[in-house]
Amino acid sequence: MLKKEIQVEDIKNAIELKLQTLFGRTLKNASKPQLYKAVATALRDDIMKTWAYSKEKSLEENGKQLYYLSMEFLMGRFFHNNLTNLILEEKAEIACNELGIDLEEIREIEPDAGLGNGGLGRLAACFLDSLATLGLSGHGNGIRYEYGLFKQKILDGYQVEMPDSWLEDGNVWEVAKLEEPEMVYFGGIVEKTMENGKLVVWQKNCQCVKAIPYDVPIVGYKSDVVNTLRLWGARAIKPLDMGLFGKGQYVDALAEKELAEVISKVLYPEDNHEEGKYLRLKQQYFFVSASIQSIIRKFKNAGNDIHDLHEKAVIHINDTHPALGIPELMRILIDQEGLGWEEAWDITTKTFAYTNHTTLPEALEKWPEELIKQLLPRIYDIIHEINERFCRKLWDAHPYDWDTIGKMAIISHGEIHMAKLCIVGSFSVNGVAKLHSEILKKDIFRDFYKIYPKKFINVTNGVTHRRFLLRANPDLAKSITKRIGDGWVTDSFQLKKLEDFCQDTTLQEEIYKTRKHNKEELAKYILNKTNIKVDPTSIFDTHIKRLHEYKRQLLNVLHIMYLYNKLLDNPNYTMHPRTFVFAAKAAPGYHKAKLIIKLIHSVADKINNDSTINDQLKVVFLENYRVSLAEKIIPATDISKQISTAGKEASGTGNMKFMLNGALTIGTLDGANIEIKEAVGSDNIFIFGLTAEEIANYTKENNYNPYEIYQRDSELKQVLDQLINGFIEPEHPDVFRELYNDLVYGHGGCIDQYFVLKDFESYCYINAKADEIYKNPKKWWRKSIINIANAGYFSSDRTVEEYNEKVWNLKKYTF
Ligand code: 26Q
Repeated sequence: MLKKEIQVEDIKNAIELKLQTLFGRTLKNASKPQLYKAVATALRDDIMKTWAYSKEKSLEENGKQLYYLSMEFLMGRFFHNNLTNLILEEKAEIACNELGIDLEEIREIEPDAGLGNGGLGRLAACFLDSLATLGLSGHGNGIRYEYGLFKQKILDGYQVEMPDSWLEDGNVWEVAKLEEPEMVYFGGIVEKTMENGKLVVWQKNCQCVKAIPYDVPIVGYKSDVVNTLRLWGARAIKPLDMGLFGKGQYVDALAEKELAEVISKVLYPEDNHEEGKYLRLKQQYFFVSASIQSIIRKFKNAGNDIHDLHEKAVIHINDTHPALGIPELMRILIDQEGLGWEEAWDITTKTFAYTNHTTLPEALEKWPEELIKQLLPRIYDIIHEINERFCRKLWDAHPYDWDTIGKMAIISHGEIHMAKLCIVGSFSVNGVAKLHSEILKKDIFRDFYKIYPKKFINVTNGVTHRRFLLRANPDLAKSITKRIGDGWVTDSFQLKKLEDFCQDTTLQEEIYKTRKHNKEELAKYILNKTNIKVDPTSIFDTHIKRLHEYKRQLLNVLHIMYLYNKLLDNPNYTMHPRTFVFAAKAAPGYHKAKLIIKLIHSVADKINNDSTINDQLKVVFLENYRVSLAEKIIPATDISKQISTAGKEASGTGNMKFMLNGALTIGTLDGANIEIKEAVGSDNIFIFGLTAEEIANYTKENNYNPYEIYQRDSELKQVLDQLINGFIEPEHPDVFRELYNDLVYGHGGCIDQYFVLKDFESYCYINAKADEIYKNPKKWWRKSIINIANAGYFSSDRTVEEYNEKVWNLKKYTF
């Protein structure tokens, strides 16, 4: 494809033209949102051309395509990323400057596409960036939620949720394909007849919902491949039921329309927690059915034979949420394509691959049999048959072993176990970090591993280093490129060359200055948002992620209280001043997580307003954590907190983003922290706490006694007592009693489930060690450079390459 190189003048002309044609305005009288839209749509026009060629080429080649099915795509903002990937950043900057437009200011107008809760959704977004950059045809399929993850406000220290109406002002990055809907059917009854020896299945009296695709172009870095993120929106089949309308049942007619369209209304805000809600099940089937129908339509339009599906398409399911894709493909192959069961099952199990993202029992999806039977009768039939056949196979291998068969059955105790359905129906099952994949094999899926040893693999997560380093931390990126060239941008392993410079004091100083500058910028943001003044020369110690007990924000807070007590008790106690930064959303129904947010605020209030400690400690909670906020905080962070209870965090990906930016990690031997430690060496990371094995032993033996620790460790006791003696909240001394009780006495047979007290001492020790090393800049910045140099492995480019080798087998496109 011949593409004319874009010049600054072209950009200027395009922006002015957009202002006129879209808004009837000129530069002089355009509003800021109009300027944002004009610049963004000018850029979009350029993307659309490449997208068109990319699709044409892909059709011609008829090569294998990956479809990544996910309930969540946490994309963040598109504008800046697209500019970077198209190498138009500098030219756009000049063009805007010359037109008198403040590019940085208008970038901030774009709302985040917050169509995800956390790690799983952000991972999907990172994969899309890497797929397009590597020239692989991999497309996302998900839901176009009208409301993304709720906006978080803090009122009096408490989280309040507000709707995230991110589409209110339109979305310049999507193209609605109104003429390419798919129909999705719910409810009704199934009738089966035999005609000429063939099974004919009818679904009668169903509710039909129209799925409209909204396509978003995914631009790779310096790549001619533009992939598609296809998000499905629900529409009522008829805009209004005119029958009802005519009879004067105006309200009923409108209500029915609403009922259909509510499906794509809002993202469920639970992360790592299963909520067996009817509407959630509807969402799952809605987007999965629409996706699979459109995959097959495209496949057949290209003249392919249905028997070759697995050669031309691989469908990856992001956790179990899209698991209904397996019976849905079976339904289409059998009921619509007329295949027999065996044939259909063979194709299906060669087409699906499944990634597990969590071992927490409360996050493993199970659906009541009755619910699926009612809402998706034909899908229920098929799952039932899959289960029957699977159990028969088990019986042949283990006759009379009811225990094993009962444990492994997909349907048991009136529930359908989605992970089991995924394992049986996929050709590949993987965990997201070494430890996690081992836990899958040895623990939660061990029975399945025994019968399918080859299915189970590991693919350690990664993050796009272009968004999170090149773009989020441009000055650091420049320092790196100055030393080792820019090859690292597309070949992350080249970062390794930076290790030669780890002792180089000029580089060390340069990185220090960049960090300081980033901290100054963050300090301004903090002051503006919270009215708290923080010192950019203090250590910025950051704990940003979803609020969950296993992520142990509480351990961090108890340690802050411990430091505060030290400063109060001993005027000679010295430490480098530290600013603790938190940001986290709690699921709206997760009471304890919300209470921990309140505790962070109460402790922050107490400490930040105590002038006797000379600003040695500051505690900040930034509200409404989201991708664009992470991009501001991470480059300004010295210490990255990754302190989950070992064995609980499948991988973590924030840990990788910090490492890329040269922060040092204080972390447990959990998830990908273990591999980060292997990559940088134990001298360059601060590891503390129990191992996953030790935790598993305590749990198994039931011999962990936090009360004894509470009695023995007087400093810890002081901190815990302060939770309930009015020290923090004199007016309401009882607000945190629940947290105290859970740690010290427990409830429902569970005391300190997450081993906060047990890890407290080693956590304090490791923090003191980090403090000491920070005082020696040569040591600190050497470690920082070693972290950056070894972060190449944690790029999602590597992850995607690995999936491609082990699972997808896609061909790389070169134009
Ligand atoms: C399930 C059923 C009903 C409602 C909600 C859910 C649900 C929603 C989101 C269950 C789980 C999630 C999210 C899980 C998640 O984000 N897991 C994270 O995945 C990351 C990417 O692999 C890992 O790095 C994290 O360790 C893991 O916690």
